[in-house]
Amino acid sequence: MQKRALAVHDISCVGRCSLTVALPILSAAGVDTSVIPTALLSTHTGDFTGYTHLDLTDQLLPITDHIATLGLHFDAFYSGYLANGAQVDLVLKMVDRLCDPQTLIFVDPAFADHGKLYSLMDESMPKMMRALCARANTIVPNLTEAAFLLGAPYRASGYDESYIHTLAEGLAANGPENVVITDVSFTDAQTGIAVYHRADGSFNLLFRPKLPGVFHGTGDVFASFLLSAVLGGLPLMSAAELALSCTHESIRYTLEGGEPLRYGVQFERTLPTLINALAKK
Ligand code: PXL
Repeated sequence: MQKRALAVHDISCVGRCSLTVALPILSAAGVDTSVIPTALLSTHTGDFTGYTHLDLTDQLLPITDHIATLGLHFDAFYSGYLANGAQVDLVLKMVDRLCDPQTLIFVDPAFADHGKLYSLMDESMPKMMRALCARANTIVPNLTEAAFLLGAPYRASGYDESYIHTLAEGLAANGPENVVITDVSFTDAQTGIAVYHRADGSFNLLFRPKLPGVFHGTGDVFASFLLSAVLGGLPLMSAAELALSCTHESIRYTLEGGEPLRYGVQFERTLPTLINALAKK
């Protein structure tokens, strides 16, 4: 049977992130991907000014309730950027109404980066998002979100493995079986991820050479590759390794092309890597 996912993120019309990233990556992996958009923006909020923002809160439950009448099974429920803290309660209702015990609940908290909340985020988001993370099987916070979710101090640099291990354990204690923290960097030369699996307490770090620049939407690119690889049947660590490679490769193509970084990264050229890896499995 073809795998089916439901992606719950905003649509940013320009600047690859959220649904314009999740849809093509999951589709490339052969996943039938339905969407429920949380907001409609003209661009992402990371490196643009003057963007429009339509909050779609009042559409979430009407869309959910109609989809629920269709009796579909979703293999994955994949949430990302939400328009405000209050949407978390609605997304929890969506999980209740659209998921079954076999659905993988995969949550990218997507509310902050580089030690700060995203521009439009309200202060309630970290606390609200904890409740959604508690329902998840797998969460994919970046380092900033991991710290905010735990109310722990954010450290931009000068931390070590034990700081990341403590964050991962703390997040897993709140509910999720798997915690994958992105944007982990112990030296200026490398950046990578930490993968924690609560059942056996395993904790692994994976790194790639750090490329120069601020890359918008790469959290969404990584999370979408990771979920695609998991739905494609790879075990979590192999999926994480593949997602990290695909993300690194997408950034490298973007730098080689000399493109303005605010439009996101060239994940399109990396889709064959994903497809080939899943075909070989
Ligand atoms: O990539 C995360 C993201 C998603 N959606 C919107 C954003 C951002 C990050 O800035 O602004 C609208």
